[in-house]
Amino acid sequence: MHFDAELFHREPTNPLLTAGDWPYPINSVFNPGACLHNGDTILLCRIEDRRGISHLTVARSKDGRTNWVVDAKPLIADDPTDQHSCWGVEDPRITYVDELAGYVIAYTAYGPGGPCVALARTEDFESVEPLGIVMPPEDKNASLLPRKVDGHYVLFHRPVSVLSARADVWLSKSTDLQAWTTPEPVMQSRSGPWWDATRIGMGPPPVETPHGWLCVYHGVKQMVATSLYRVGLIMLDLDDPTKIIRRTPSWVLGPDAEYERVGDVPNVVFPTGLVHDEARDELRLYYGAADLCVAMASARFSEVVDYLVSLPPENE
Ligand code: BMA
Repeated sequence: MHFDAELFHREPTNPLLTAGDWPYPINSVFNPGACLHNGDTILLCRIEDRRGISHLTVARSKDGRTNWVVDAKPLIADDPTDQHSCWGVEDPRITYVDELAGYVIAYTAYGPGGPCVALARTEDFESVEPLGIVMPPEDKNASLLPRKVDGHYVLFHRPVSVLSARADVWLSKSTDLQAWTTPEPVMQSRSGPWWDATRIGMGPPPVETPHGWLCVYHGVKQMVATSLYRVGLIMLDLDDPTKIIRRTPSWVLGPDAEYERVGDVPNVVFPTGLVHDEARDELRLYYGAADLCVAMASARFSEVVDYLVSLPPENE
């Protein structure tokens, strides 16, 4: 039996990436999408420049831990001529899709209309093919499943209702990544004093296990002086990903280290990248810390799955 608080271990060399590692002047580097590509770990990092506008730049490492090499130019830049992304592009999640023989990047495009969901496709992380805006504002925290379910691609996203002020996780389906079905609710924030009562959002793309889709999400608790951003886990039904079958009662990672407690936005652990290293039975979770730097925590994949399966079933 493993307790949730013991599952993830911070990398001793955290933070992995800070503004000082960048080949050009920036304010901060955080909230990276992650994947394996030709054996390298790719982090597509959100860079906030010194105007306050974000773009996405690649950092690569052989082992996913050390010796990061940062590209000289953004892979996806803000576009001053585009109403959707003139205020920047943020918080990418990367999914390898076998059927497309490439990676789909889901990210937030930000403009005067509010944040909305954009997709792009790449094979090599050197050039990208934009797939356009797929969810209108206000919507963000989008993450695509790595394969179709029942003939459809599945995109998780987080619309915000102005009327109810709810910010929950929904999913939409598509056969071509362009036309999307009516959103269906997946997961709601809890209520009252719970750690994930104020807002939630899907983190990195879910990982398929024999028991269900393993998902990492962020939960927010609004305090008087700060918002606490923490990380929880859910498992979704493999054939019906609107159905939650397990949900961790507690967070599995929350702001504790100095670099998570102190920054541009204090008390933030914001998970956006997940690499499953099957050979090592390891999950490496890459996250933004305090909207200032990139950090990583790792867990045994089999322990995480065993722990989730040991929880009481949801929705039965
Ligand atoms: C969320 C997103 C993230 C950010 C987090 C904490 O709403 O905008 O980009 O890291 O807030 O500020």
